[in-house]
Amino acid sequence: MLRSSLLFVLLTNGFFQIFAEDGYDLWLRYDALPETHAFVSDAHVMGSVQVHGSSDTLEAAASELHTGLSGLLGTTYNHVGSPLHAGPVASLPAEIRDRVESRLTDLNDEGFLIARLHDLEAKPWVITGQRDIGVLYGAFAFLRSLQDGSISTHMAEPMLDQPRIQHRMLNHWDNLTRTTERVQSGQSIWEWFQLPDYVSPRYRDYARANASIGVNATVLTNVNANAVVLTPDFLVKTSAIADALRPYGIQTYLTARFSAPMEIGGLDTADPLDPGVQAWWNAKINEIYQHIPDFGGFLVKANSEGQPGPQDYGRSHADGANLLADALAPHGGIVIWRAFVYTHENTVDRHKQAYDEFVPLDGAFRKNVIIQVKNGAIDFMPREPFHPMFGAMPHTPLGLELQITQEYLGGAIHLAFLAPLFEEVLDADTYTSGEGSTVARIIEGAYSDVEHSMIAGVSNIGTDRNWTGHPLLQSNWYAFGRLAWDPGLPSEQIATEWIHQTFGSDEVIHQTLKPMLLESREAVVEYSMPLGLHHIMARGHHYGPGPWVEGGRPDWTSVYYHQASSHGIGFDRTASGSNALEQYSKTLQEQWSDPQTIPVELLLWFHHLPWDHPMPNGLTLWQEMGRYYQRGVDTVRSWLPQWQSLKPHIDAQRHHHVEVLLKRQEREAVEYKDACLTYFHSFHDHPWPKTAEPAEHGLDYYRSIHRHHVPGNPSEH
Ligand code: GCW
Repeated sequence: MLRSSLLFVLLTNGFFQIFAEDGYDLWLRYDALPETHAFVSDAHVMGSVQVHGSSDTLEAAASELHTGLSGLLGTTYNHVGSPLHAGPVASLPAEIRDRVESRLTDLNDEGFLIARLHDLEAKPWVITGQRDIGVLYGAFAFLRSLQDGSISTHMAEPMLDQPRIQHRMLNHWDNLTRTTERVQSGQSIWEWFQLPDYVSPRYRDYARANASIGVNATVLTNVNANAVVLTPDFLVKTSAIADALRPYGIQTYLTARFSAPMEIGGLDTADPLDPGVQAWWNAKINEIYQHIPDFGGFLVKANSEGQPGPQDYGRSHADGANLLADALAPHGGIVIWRAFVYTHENTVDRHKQAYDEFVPLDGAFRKNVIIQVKNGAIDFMPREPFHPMFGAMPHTPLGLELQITQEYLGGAIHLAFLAPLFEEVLDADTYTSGEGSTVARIIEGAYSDVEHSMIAGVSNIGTDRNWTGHPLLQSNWYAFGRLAWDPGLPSEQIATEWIHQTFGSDEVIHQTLKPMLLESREAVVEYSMPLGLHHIMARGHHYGPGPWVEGGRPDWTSVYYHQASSHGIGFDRTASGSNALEQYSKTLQEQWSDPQTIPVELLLWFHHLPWDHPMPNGLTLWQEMGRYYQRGVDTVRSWLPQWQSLKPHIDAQRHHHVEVLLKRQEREAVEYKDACLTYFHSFHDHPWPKTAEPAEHGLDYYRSIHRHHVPGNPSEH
């Protein structure tokens, strides 16, 4: 029987006010709601919080509710109003439990219910779920709803919600040295050398922020893995982090380097079929669970970009994944095996390689293996068609990998609100199980009997005081979590929620900032890689233009992807070219094989076309390219005066920071446009497009720009 107790919450929220304007508090600021807000103007609406049950997770919920309500409601949050009862349903007082229990039967373990019980004299509020973690999620949802106005004091029907995806996971591409693979907002937040003695309070704030949006899993280390993290010293350190995250419902995972048995185990092979290797992993995994009883499992990058893997021994990806899966299974752990594999030794279009490699293995993986597939087949470009593996492996759980950090979208400098990108891939119709078989439905497992569902995001979090470098890019962490919880949420709603919690309810801010956010990703596409162009960024750090990049591995150059010549531009992936198109459903093949019917956004992804190819609007392709590049620049240019108009409405510190970033973005958007257009112009004799402003400099100038020490550049570590 569950022990039930009553916690009276007596915490203060002083700490979070000291640094109120530097962005540290993310969307958990809890600034006072306006006096006209129904919860503020009527002192009888909200009384004190009473928590039923006892656990670290319930304490976290109590603390958050107290901090949140004190901040939002000020002195209206008192003891005279309706009490707020929070706790798992089994611990609630009988008169409350009896009124809500039947509504919970269809909720999963992480779901919650929020209600006001008008028929009881005190008109109490209740936040409950089957489990403590549901209560915590409900607490965050309640605080969010107070701010965005989606809850009313008269609410007649309970609010119910639950995650549609099981594993909602951040992937930190963080090294043990605290450098990061692609993050531009400081160092890794994991202070390995300080651990396990000093556990930074930042881990708890990280956990709070994640729990507030439903993230329930985190991989602490880079997929380009270091076996040292599996040594005893580091397992003790990992365990200290896991302890800090656990109350917030977050499970800890690590990346496993496939050659670890050799590097830290002293074996002379890592062959997955070798009994000695199997024994080593079994023992290692038992050891991990002694330190971290609820360890989540491993994320593995194998036989990709120089990482070791089963193919080094002539074995398949399934042999490799199953080796780890078998050792993790007795503990309930899972393996997340990445499908991001390609090699320049294979001359087949890189777009096709992951599909070719993995689809024949459908059904060969253990049940506790998830194959993690990037949203597109190349690599987190500003726009890609969805990855053709989605829908092609019905017997295998496919997890979606998104990139929150903006490796190819202007790093932590350019504003690109990514909810529309995430939404685009989730809503993409694969037609693999008839109309409506979207990527989101496939990940959820709607067309298969798989046991796991997952959405992962490569984190943009670093040690910068505001966590994400650009103050507005906190929204991408937020959007990721919300969409992993509910892949059906519209970007517009996510933007609205985030602005309410980050900048308050001032209408002027909403009317100005929301359109900026919503159009920003498209603007980046247009000034950098419009019309299906891709992979035309600078070498190494990937920041800024580099359409001229050639030499070395072809699949790491720009010329491999844009194929510009005197004849035209674009990658022919139709039947006359690489035929990557054949990896998609017949319906899409028909639509996309014809330059007249393919969505213009994907045109040059699949087609190589002459510079004077006529576009539907009567312009030539070259003029249309000019128009797109210019439109991207114009959109960014329109933001500065809009943002400046918000000066009286936003605190000086955040306002100034964003203002200088927008100025820089405009300058660099012009550079991207001019670098690409002057470069592409060098292939043909058509005049500079009238649709675009002339370039400020000649091609040599753009080619000579060399950015030193761009953060998040693994080749400089
Ligand atoms: O293209 C690449 C990035 C690498 C990254 C890789 C991957 C972790 O440039 O930095 O390595 O994607 O996803 O594995």
